[in-house]
Amino acid sequence: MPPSSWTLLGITSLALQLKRSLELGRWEYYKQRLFFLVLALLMATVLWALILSTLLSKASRERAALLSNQDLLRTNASEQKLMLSALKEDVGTCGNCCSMTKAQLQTTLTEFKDTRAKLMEQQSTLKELQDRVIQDLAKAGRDRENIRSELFRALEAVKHGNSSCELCPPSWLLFQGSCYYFSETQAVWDTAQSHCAGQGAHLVIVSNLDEQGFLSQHTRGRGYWLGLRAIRHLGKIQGYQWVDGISLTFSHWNSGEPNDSRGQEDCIMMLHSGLWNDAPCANERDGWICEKRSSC
Ligand code: MMA
Ligand code: CA
Repeated sequence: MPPSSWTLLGITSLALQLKRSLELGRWEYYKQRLFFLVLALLMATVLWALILSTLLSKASRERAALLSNQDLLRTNASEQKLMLSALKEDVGTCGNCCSMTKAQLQTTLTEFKDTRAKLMEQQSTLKELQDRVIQDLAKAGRDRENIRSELFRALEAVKHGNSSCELCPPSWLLFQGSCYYFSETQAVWDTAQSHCAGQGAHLVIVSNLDEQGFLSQHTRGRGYWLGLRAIRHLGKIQGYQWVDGISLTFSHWNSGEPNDSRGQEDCIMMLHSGLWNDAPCANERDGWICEKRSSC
């Protein structure tokens, strides 16, 4: 029961006792009872004061604790705020740094691409140069051979008053310092080339219209392999090359040739008319013409 109820009860009981004492008219009894009642009232008041002070002190303690918690929370909040702004700054710095690195990488990549393109250009120029040097060297070699044999022949002619030595082996034909052999049998291109090599010769190289004219006079209605082949890369013909490595300059194609029929015609032959046709290297229908420099 709360202290206020106790007080109310005390006062009510006091009033009742007073009333009873007056009614009875007994003063002594009244005095004694009054004393006890005053005492009870006093005790109730003290008790009330004690309870109140306890409650008050408890409330003030809780208030102080709450206030200190509030301070703590405020401090924490400001610390968190500081940390957040530092983090934001870090994120900003990182973003800037990333975009700078990206731009640098982009520049490096572009430079790399440029350099690569330049290098590839230089490489192809070098390749062209190398091809040209190879061609020129082969041509120079051929010219040197021609000059040497011409010189030799001239010397011999001077020595003997006239040339008496056998210029070409039997059954070979002489034309402008070279000996030519027209085969009687037929073979595939590789075998034909081996036959010539076995005689110290090679499949014929037709250098000009004079030579072409000479050869076409001796076909006797047959076809012959020439020393000319296609250069094929990834299935596509890039050009034609003589067996001494020189690219084709002079040519005497039949009309519509070379047609690389069925994509298999890598070897060149002379038709009986003297005109040229590209044909499969594995054809066994054709004979061959060997050529070598005259030996004297
Ligand atoms: C045709 C013609 C040539 C080809 C041969 C292959 C007879 O000539 O197409 O170009 O090389 O056929 O046998
Ligand atoms: Ca052909």
